[in-house]
Amino acid sequence: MAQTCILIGAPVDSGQKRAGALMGPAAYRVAGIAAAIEELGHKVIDRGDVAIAPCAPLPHPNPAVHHLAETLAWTEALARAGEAAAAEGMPVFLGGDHSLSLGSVAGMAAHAETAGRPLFVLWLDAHTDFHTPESTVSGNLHGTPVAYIAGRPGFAPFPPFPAPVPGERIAMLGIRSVDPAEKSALIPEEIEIADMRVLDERGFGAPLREFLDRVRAANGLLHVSLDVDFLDPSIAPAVGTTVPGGATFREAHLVMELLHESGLVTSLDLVELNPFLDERGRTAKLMVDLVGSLMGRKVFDRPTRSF
Ligand code: 5AB
Ligand code: MN
Ligand code: MN
Ligand code: MN
Repeated sequence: MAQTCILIGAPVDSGQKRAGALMGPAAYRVAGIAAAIEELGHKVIDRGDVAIAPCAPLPHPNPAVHHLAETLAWTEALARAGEAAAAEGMPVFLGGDHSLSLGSVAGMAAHAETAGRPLFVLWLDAHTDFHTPESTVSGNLHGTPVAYIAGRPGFAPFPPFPAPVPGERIAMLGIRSVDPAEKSALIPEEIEIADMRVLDERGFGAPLREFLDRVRAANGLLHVSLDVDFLDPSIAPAVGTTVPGGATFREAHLVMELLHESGLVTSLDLVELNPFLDERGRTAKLMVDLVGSLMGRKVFDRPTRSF
């Protein structure tokens, strides 16, 4: 089915300390993201980059937290831009570090409430990003969006998350690095975590299909958040937080192909690309290639059931 993709540039780098993530939106455009989507028969509207005004510093009781005011401003600006875009098509957020998902998913949650449909979130990442600003040790707020989305307390001065997403509507794939405070907070949650140990045994297809079946049964909206570090660093070096043992080229494409076949994805984040760390654009190109699979590029048209 032809879609209208709305590209929203989110040059956010306040959620971590390494310079370069703000070049992400430009790198995706240079790598041909619009053409890659259009050649599959979809329409693309590029809204350009969202911007924030200069911010006065905001203190936080946790002294590790940094760039709180900027991250708060991005959250509000991206939630607004995202909610408006969701009314017109499929928002695709071009990051920017993962703190942008504090805003992108807030916008999708507000949109889902208006639409009267439940929002589901698929988190493709090496990390669980389940810190609160109170629990983070690094102070990097790119490690917090899932906790915000799930409605954990401890996010002041961020606005309360609109319609928090219950754990049973969140799935994580690719997990292989979790901090102690995240682990203990995740234990009572219903979040489905397919960590690499599980994926080594079961493969990516079965757990993902199970989650997609639940989204379909609930007539849900599905937001996909793709962190570059979901991928193995050998194929995707342009990221600040490399963790060995990530998804291979084919595993990542299979995930995207299954998502396409499901027809369920309604919004997407592409996060954590740091073009300054890339090798001749290969990570940006791989991410664009994965978006192609998500939007319907395939070798053969084949039925969903394999032969
Ligand atoms: B990413 C870590 N848990 O809190 C922390 O890349 C890493 O968006 C967070 O997944 C990684 O700093 C955040 C050690
Ligand atoms: Mn992340
Ligand atoms: Mn990560
Ligand atoms: Mn990262």
